[in-house]
Amino acid sequence: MAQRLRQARKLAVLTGAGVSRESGIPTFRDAQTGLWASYDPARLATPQGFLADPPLVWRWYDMRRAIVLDAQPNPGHLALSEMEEMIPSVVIITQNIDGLHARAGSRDIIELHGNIARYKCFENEHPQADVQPGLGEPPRCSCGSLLRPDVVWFGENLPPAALERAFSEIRSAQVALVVGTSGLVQPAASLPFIARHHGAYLVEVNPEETATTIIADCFLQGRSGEILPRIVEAMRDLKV
Ligand code: BV8
Repeated sequence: MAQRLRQARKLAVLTGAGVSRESGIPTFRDAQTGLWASYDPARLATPQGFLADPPLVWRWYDMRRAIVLDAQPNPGHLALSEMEEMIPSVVIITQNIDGLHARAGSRDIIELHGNIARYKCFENEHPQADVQPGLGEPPRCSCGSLLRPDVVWFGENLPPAALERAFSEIRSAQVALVVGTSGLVQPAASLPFIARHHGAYLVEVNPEETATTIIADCFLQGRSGEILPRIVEAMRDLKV
């Protein structure tokens, strides 16, 4: 498998919340803790959830943003960045909204679900740069619409350019590496199948089997923070 990676011209990496778990960011399916235990993330992360109670959803993202801004890239993020030294083209297609791949040094990142550190207005998607933290409820855009996090909620389309590029990159990759995703959320979950359909060698890294495991050429069971650095080591040991 290390040989395949080392000889690939293009590696496409699909990451999910599991990659950031070892940076202390709970995955979407981790039980909500404390104050948020009684809220269903799949309900809060929707336009309807936001309109039903803007201050509640605003505070939920404020809490999650504080965790993200406090988090550091872990050895899994760093290993993906190091692969760029040995493979001509590495594109990170992430479902995560935490920005940790960029902070780890990866240079070609497609954020399928947006980024929690960015804001836009609900009605017109006007970007909004600096928003005061700890407001307790969403401020308004100059157009009068409520501000919201610049993330993709359930029931919302993914940014068309990002999705189109993700499809194109995954179709032309020789190796697809799927890390830390349960493979339940569409359309991101279709990417590994598209990779396989176009002849990519499919590697999955996850402590548990997922919907993708059945089509993986190589399933490495374990934590990404432990396995990805070992893959990089194995690649470095290869004489190519
Ligand atoms: C869309 C941003 C077209 C927000 C997220 C009914 C009505 C409306 C829509 C639908 C519907 N039925 C289906 C849909 C489509 C829906 C969907 O797929 N629903 C699923 C749940 C059935 N998708 C959408 O709505 C998408 N848009 O389809 O538009 C459309 C338009 C209108 C109507 C219909 C369709 C938008 C999806 C994007 C949602 N936004 N995030 C926010 O974060 O607040 S998704 C969110 O959940 C996360 O971003 C993440 O992507 C996802 C969770 O997935 P994972 O990343 O895989 O995380 P998960 O917790 O599931 O798994 C973690 C994995 O890590 C596990 O496998 C675990 O074993 C592993 N792990 C744990 N520790 C480690 C590890 N791995 C490695 N190392 C470790 N240490």
